[in-house]
Amino acid sequence: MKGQIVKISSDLHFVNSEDKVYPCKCRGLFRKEHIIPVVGDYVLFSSDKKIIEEIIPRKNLFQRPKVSNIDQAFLVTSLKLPDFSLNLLDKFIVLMEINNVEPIICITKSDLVDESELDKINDILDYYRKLDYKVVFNTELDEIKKLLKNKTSVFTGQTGAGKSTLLNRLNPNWNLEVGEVSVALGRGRHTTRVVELFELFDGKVMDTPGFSSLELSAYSKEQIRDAFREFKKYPCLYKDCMHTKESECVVKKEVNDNNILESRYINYLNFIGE
Ligand SMILES: Nc1nc2c(ncn2[C@@H]2O[C@H](COP(=O)(O)OP(=O)(O)O)[C@@H](O)[C@H]2O)c(=O)[nH]1
Ligand SMILES: [Mg+2]
Ligand SMILES: [Zn+2]
Repeated sequence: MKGQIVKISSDLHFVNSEDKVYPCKCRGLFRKEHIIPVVGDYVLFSSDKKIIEEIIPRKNLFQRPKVSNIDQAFLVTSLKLPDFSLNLLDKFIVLMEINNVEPIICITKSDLVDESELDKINDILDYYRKLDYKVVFNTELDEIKKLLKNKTSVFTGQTGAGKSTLLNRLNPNWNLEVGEVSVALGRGRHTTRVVELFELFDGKVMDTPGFSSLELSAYSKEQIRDAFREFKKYPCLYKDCMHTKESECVVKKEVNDNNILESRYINYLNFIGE
């Protein structure tokens, strides 16, 4: 049978398959071959013997928290407290693009900015919408519920952005602590907390506070370049152009002509310089 690991507790792997959960152990071979299953893994298993036979190749794998096969990430981004940061937003988008996770921009605290500021921000968000990124506000619960359907999702973003608040609104049973600092980093009193995938509105959601804004230094400049969707819309004359110093670079021209958002280009230069 095929299933997905939703929780791991010492040597028990809880495999969800067709709305049932089977506590399974791994084939002995796994240890010998250093195969380590993680939450999110799709597996082939025997429901009688309760043994995981095989891990289906992963779409992606994260280390902190250790999870795999994430389909989409809600990038929870506040407009105030903490301030709206396009640098951080672009950084999260790059991370998700490189890891084959669909980014969904989720705006919070729009109630804390005035009308004219919100207009300006909406103009910027329109640029992202045109790149085919979905944008939702944390007040649009029905829209968010629809997006969760049939997907494995994670909510991530800066501390204080409103992740726990939103998750509690989506599922009041969770009762995640609001206003808590740095729970995602595996330090402090939450170190032992297990990662678990929960069914929510026909999808699966991780009940952890998500990934921290990891450094991009683990990735190559080419990977970072290719994570900027708009650069592909304007193919450069130079095949392997990094869009930095080349004098006839098409991307640079589009930045000058305001077809590429300047902050995106500046963040790109910043990320490849890191
Ligand atoms: N005004 C306002 N406050 C919010 C909103 N969302 C969350 N908060 C507050 O922001 C603070 C941090 O929220 P929390 O959910 O703990 O953020 P997390 O660190 O991302 O999990 C809390 O005091 C929340 O009540 C919002 O949309 N508007
Ligand atoms: Mg939180
Ligand atoms: Zn170029």
